[in-house]
Amino acid sequence: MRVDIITIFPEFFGVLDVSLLGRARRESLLDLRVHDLRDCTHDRHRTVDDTPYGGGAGMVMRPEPWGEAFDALLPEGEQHDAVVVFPSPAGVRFTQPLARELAQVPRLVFACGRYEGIDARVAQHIAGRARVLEVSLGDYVLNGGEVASMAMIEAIGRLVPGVVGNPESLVEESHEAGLLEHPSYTKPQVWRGLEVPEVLRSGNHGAIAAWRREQAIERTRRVRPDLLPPEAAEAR
Ligand code: 6GU
Repeated sequence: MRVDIITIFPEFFGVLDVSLLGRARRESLLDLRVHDLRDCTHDRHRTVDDTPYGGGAGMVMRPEPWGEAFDALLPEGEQHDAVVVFPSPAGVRFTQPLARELAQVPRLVFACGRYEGIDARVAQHIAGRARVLEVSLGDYVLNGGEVASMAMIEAIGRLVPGVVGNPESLVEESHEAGLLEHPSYTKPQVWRGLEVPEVLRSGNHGAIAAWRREQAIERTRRVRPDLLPPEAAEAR
């Protein structure tokens, strides 16, 4: 999978060399390329923003540098098999199903806006060349799309075949079954007076599976009842 990131803060993305994604990059499972939007400016101050039409607080990113950046990545005149993601608190919610869907796409472009956003014509314009998605991590505000992009790239990247060594570890986690994950334990059997639940040491795989499912449902009901179908969430 190829992932392009357009940003005015390329240094944010240094962390993509670390850990699982770093290894995936070195093994060419993920081709991650970071582009400095300011390289697409032509004035002495490398200006990327301006005041909003209609007034109001803050600055808006001007369309011209974005146009040039996209021309280089997704040339005009063809339809690209790519998804362009605009991280934005005004976007659709990023979820595990969306991560799974985006892990199937051969090419992703993350357009990291800052300030009060990017001139709305940019997304409209690029929609003629690729699929465009405005995506939000949740109901809170970050200063820009960089941290949000990194979260999405990690969630998507780990679903690309080969990135996570043991694919079975992808199946049993929170959100994959629409439930939160059951609690996990390792040795020692007793730690500071706290004992590992007996059933997990029983060797009875049926009983263990049933216990884990019960725990997952109970935890989901307690902290995320919104994930359960209405009839299962009754005991809020
Ligand atoms: Cl994707 N971007 C920004 N700037 N803030 C956010 C977000 C994204 N998701 C939640 N808050």
